[in-house]
Amino acid sequence: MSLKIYFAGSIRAGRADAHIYAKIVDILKKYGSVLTEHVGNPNMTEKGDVLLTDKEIHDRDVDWLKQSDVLVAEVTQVSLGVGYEIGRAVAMGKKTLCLYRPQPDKRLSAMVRGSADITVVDYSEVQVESILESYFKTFIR
Ligand code: 6IA
Repeated sequence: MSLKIYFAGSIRAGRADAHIYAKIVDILKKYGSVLTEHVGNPNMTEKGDVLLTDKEIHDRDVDWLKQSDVLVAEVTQVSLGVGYEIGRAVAMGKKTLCLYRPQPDKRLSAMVRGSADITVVDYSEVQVESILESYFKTFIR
């Protein structure tokens, strides 16, 4: 059975990194099915889906998170929603990988960097493929 991967990236907190999310989602598809493919869709704006209520979005996403085997989050663009998903994933005992591109004047939250339950990898865009390859190599038995 294929691995279920929940990908998290900023939506309402800003879509500046959407092209990187798209690249990550593409690579993740090699390792399993990505339940949240839309997060990487560059055509999706901060406005998100006007057809769903916030409750519908929240409940559906938490449901997907429950079904998933692993959460992969791109955490460079700080997002309340992504932070919430990470916390819920850790509480559910899910494998959690956070990808962070170091920035000159910013530091990743200690609540993410400092968690023993979260794998944090600092990376640059060119490394993303090899980082995911080594992560999923250790993950898949
Ligand atoms: O606080 P943010 O909006 O930046 O939170 C982003 C995170 O929350 C993402 O990782 C998503 O999993 C989740 N999220 C927030 N808004 C949506 C949403 N809007 N749809 C799905 N997940 C969301 C509608 C988008 C539409 C294309 C289906």
